Amino acid sequence: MKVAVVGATGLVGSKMLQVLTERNFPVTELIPVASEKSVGKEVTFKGKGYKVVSADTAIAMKPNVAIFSAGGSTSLEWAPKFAAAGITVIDNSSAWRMDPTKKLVVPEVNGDALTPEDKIIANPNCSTIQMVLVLKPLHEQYKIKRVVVSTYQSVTGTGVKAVNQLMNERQGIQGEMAYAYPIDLNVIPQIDVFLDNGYTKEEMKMTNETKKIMGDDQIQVTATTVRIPVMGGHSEAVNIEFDKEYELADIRNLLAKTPGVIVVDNPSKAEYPMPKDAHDKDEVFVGRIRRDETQPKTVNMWIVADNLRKGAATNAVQIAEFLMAKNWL
Ligand code: 11C
Repeated sequence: MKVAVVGATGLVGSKMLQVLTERNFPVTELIPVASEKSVGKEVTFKGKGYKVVSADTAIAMKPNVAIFSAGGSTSLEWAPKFAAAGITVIDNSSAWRMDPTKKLVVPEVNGDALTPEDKIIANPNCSTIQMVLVLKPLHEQYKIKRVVVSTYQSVTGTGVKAVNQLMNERQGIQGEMAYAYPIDLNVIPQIDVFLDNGYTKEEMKMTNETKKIMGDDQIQVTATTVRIPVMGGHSEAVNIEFDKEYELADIRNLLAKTPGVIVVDNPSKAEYPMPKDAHDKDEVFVGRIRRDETQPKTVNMWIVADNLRKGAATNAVQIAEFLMAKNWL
């Protein structure tokens, strides 16, 4: 497979290269693509140096698949040009996610929605991916009515600039600010811009993307998304109301056998998922599973995943693996 990685020099782009290597994706030729100012620079993949090229050059090189992680405007401009050249695009930006003509895919949840005709496939937002992986088997079994989620999101979700802000603040260095406020020793209850309804774009992504991926507009999702001074992954406190009654043990068993999900839930030994443990793992970790004692048919849980892995790079590569297995690339 000839694989183009658009945005190869960014935080997610570098993670894509790592995940392609680790998962042994059969890359015969890597085509790293980045903005004009990075063209000619070299990225290392499997011990070999590859020169960064422009998007135009990449199209002419006819990759089988292009994985985009270069922001919404790059995707809006370039994904259709790659697709028109017959190249399948897996896009990690939010540009195409809610377009009714494009699929929004977490392979374990709705991979079966894909067809050979899908040439631009959207990769969901990181905080949505880790949540729907857990919601899907529960919805099938108990039918979810409503989800109330609060997130605790890693600075890596913002990118290199935010990681630098946190590290600089720790060392007392004045540097460029990714956020309007200090992030070290602080919590910022704003991720992305505010919308007219008082929610942030990140919060509405969780609402809207969940409905689309789960294929059920009736699921109500209300979110509060928060940035915290953490690196390893995003955490989520999730309250889920079902239509049907449940047994706690059944929920644990169901999640324990869900592919891609690992249950870490042992209060007597103070064992629960944490971002420092989820870091650099492909799985989604779930724990603190307990009955909501204030309301029937409702459960609380805590979901943690590395937002750069399952939340971005791993999910995108899994989509490519899915397409490859079908011989659609
Ligand atoms: C964050 N979830 O943690 C965001 C980053 O729509 O893909 C990913 C934004 C997106 O800041």
